[in-house]
Amino acid sequence: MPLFQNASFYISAHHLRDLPPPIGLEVAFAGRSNAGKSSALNTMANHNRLAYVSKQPGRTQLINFFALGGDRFLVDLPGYGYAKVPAAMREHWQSTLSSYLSHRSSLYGLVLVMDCRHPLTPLDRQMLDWFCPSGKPVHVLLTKSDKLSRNAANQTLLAVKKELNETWGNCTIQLFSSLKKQGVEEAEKVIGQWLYTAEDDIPDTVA
Ligand SMILES: Nc1nc2c(ncn2[C@@H]2O[C@H](COP(=O)(O)OP(=O)(O)OP(=O)(O)O)[C@@H](O)[C@H]2O)c(=O)[nH]1
Ligand SMILES: [Mg+2]
Repeated sequence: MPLFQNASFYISAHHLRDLPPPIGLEVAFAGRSNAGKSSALNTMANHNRLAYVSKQPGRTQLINFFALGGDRFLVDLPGYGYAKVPAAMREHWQSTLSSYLSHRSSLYGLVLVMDCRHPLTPLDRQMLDWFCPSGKPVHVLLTKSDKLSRNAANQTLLAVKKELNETWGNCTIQLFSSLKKQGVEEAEKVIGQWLYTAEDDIPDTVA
């Protein structure tokens, strides 16, 4: 049974003060607006409408928590880099996000979602610059891999992997497609290890 099959909506936070207490462990999905974060989350949870997906960028405007049971959570973050967001809102989000990412004690690691056709944008790099000094792991999903030929997707994978290793370290990376449901097991394995291996309560699904 997929590890995240029983994910259910838990809470939305607009301000840091609305966040649930940092109990247990969580993994956050970050990335550029429209990169496919909410879709990746839905695909992993095998649930079409858990997180809100839209063709219009900037749709996820709250920090949305999904409970996996046993005080484990997946967190869908608002995307960055959407030019049409009003400046005041962008500033609110920048400070909320950077504070969440740098100070949240229950945040185990970050899934950084990038459209495989536009990897490592300046804001993705800024995100890595901010987060990696924390020493926490980052797993990059190069998503929408169905939009590239297998060859082109693999070339992108190798090039981005090389740059991650050279510049930031402590990052893993894979191809992913929500449309074709490709890469789901690989991503589950990484996130499952993050959330469960340190503890005794390893579910049967994590070997
Ligand atoms: N072809 C293809 N389209 C995808 C894939 N993943 C997401 N999309 C499409 O990309 C668009 C944006 O997807 P979302 O999952 O809402 O993106 P997001 O990163 O959550 O966006 P924000 O919430 O605005 O930050 C939607 O039209 C999705 O259907 C994929 O793997 N393949
Ligand atoms: Mg979203």
